[in-house]
Amino acid sequence: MEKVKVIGGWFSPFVKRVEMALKMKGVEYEYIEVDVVNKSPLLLQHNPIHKKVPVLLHDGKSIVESAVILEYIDEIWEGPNILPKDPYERAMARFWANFIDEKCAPATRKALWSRGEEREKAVEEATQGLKILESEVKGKKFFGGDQIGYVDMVGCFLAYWFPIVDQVVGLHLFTQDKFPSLCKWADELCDNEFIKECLPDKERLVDRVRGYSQAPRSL
Ligand SMILES: N[C@@H](CCC(=O)N[C@@H](CS)C(=O)NCC(=O)O)C(=O)O
Repeated sequence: MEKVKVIGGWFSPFVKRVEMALKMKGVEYEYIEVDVVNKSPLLLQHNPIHKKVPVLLHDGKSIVESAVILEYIDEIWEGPNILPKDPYERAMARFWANFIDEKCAPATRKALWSRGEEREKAVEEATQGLKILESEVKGKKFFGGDQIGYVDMVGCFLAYWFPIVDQVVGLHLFTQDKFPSLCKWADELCDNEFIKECLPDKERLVDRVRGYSQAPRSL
């Protein structure tokens, strides 16, 4: 029988993307929790370049970088598609996932953790990015339509982690009145059975975020 393992950290949205994809495909896997600060030999062995979680181990081979892992999972295992089959739709899904990772996520993180003038600029940038996503998801259940897919998994940070941190640090950027369609999407996503199984416990996350408020760094 094939062996599938995920090396992760319980709080990491990047790790959860991978677990979401495996659950969606119905793949059994072993989860190995590691300390991402005091990096374990296992992590260093399997991700010597970035030294980050997640790592997917498939029959002893390691695959790293969550977006790359999602594509790998989609290609290896049968089951619901993560990426659309149509080449144009596929390209669009990659475009939006990249927009989330390269534009929205860095801006929202900066807005959450910076102060003063730097925060003002970051809030403006994050708001612009979220507005673009708001219009992209408007009128749809998920980014790709009625089924959860690649963009939703990549965007899970915005659906669950971001609103929690937003409340804890008192920024109140991600609200129903500002982003009704994104909030609806976030509720729909987090309410899904297999997604729910992957989300970290809210109280535990809040405690970790409170710790971060003293010594900010990314989640
Ligand atoms: N681009 C990577 C990002 C992964 C990442 O940032 N993981 C964090 C945990 S959320 C980590 O391992 N951080 C350890 C470090 O930065 O040293 C991916 O998509 O997999």
